[in-house]
Amino acid sequence: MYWISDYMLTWSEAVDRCHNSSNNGHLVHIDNEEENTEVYAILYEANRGYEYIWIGIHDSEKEGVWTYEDGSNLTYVNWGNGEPTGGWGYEEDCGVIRFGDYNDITCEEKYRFCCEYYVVIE
Ligand SMILES: [Ca+2]
Ligand SMILES: [Ca+2]
Repeated sequence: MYWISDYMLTWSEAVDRCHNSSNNGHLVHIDNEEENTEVYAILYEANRGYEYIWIGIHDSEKEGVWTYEDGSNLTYVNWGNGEPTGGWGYEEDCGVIRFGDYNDITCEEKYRFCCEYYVVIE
């Protein structure tokens, strides 16, 4: 399941916030097109489809090599037109989703974020 914050944090604060929760979450990993559609639908429903929302991808370890926030390899990515730009004289190392497309932006900016949790149904 997904959870969208109603407050804004930097990307690394968002990583910690998702991870520190009791049910072992993480900043959302969008693994395929189907999940991308699902996450965008949820953001759209929440009236956040048009906003930058942090997702769990970054290239802060090595410029141009995008991974999930835990260092694992991406299985899917949906960059918007002309993205990732990398930055002009500054670093754009953290990923956001907007209108279902991704952009790389400066990690120190503050945006809302989407956590993903795995729920065990008994
Ligand atoms: Ca970058
Ligand atoms: Ca960018």
